[in-house]
Amino acid sequence: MIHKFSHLEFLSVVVFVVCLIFLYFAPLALANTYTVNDTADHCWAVPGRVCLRDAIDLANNHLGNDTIILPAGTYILSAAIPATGEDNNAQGDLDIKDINYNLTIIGAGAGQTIVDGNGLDRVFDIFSSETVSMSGMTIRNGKAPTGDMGGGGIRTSNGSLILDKVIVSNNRIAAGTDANDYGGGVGNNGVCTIINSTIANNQAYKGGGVSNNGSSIGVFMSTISGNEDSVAAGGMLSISNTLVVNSTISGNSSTSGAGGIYGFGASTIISTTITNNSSASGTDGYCNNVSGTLEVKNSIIAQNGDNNCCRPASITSNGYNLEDTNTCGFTDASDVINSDPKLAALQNNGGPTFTHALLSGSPAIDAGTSVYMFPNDQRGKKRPCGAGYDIGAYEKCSDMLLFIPAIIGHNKSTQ
Ligand SMILES: [Ca+2]
Ligand SMILES: [Ca+2]
Ligand SMILES: [Ca+2]
Ligand SMILES: [Ca+2]
Repeated sequence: MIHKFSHLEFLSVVVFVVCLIFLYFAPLALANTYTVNDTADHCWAVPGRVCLRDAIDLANNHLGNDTIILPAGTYILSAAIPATGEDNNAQGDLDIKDINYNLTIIGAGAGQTIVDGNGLDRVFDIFSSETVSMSGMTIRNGKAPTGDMGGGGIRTSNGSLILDKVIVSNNRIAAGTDANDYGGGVGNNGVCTIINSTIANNQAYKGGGVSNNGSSIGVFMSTISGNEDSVAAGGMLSISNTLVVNSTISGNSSTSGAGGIYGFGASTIISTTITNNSSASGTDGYCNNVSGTLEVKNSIIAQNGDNNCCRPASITSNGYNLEDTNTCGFTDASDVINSDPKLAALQNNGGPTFTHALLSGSPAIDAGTSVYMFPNDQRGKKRPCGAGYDIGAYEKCSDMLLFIPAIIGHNKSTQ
């Protein structure tokens, strides 16, 4: 006997299917996209125009995930703040305040989309407990007031911040000695991930480039360079879990702290180059606080003033590290100590960030490990090149590529 749907059963099936469709599309319906079409700070009174501050207002007021498209252009903050700072996105820094939902801001590229703090205030102030992602933009010329909990370019709350192909440069905290003047470029208080990005020429009392006072920080295929601080770390200060991979820490300086990185938590450094950092009266390269742990693998720590490392807590070498003196405690048989790495100047060698190329004859060439290594160097070039993996953030290929056609040409000409 063939069962036939009753009218009531048919209606139930329709309602069920409609509910399924609604549930499937509901998350999509909750996400809004706003495209900025005016470079002014705000354009509240102009119909049809969306400025960056307006787009953040829309995202803040929409209780759901949002995406802001920020086309090429220079967006200069101009809504001046009172001396005490402001947290409702009306003036000064751009306050991201939808605490329970994600926000994604997509620029046209770090050379095309520029958000400029104009020396008024920090640039972005993030209160979200969820994830804020920024890509393809430069964030520059922020200046957080002293005593306002840090973050000259970006300050975060307890959520996640992801920077991808972003340049954070020339941001600072106004001159002061407040204990919380942390993070000239980025002041992280949650989980921070920096990928393919540059943190350069920022300044703070504590942590010139980056300060991690949150639960973790990860730096991947990125360069932290030319940042300055007074008492903690020129490049990066981190109190908790820290992972630095395929990255360059170069040319940072501190008055009395560590020039490069000061670590207070559990830190791991892999395939990274730490060089040319300096401190007037502290450690020049990496300082591992007595409360910290540091494991280093396949990395160069060299030519940082007169002491590459300080280690109130011992540093663990996981092998294949290179130092030009012998202050880091690299005692694995595969480590290379008291050896000049022969680094070229920090410059554009391809990829989104500056790197230190290896000069011919560098002891880092082909001296690295292939065990649990990443398939690319900081620039995104495939590893290994030549006879093996190189130590540090840069894999040298060019000599070999020049030689092959020369050898082929030589063989042909002699046949
Ligand atoms: Ca929202
Ligand atoms: Ca604020
Ligand atoms: Ca503000
Ligand atoms: Ca190699």
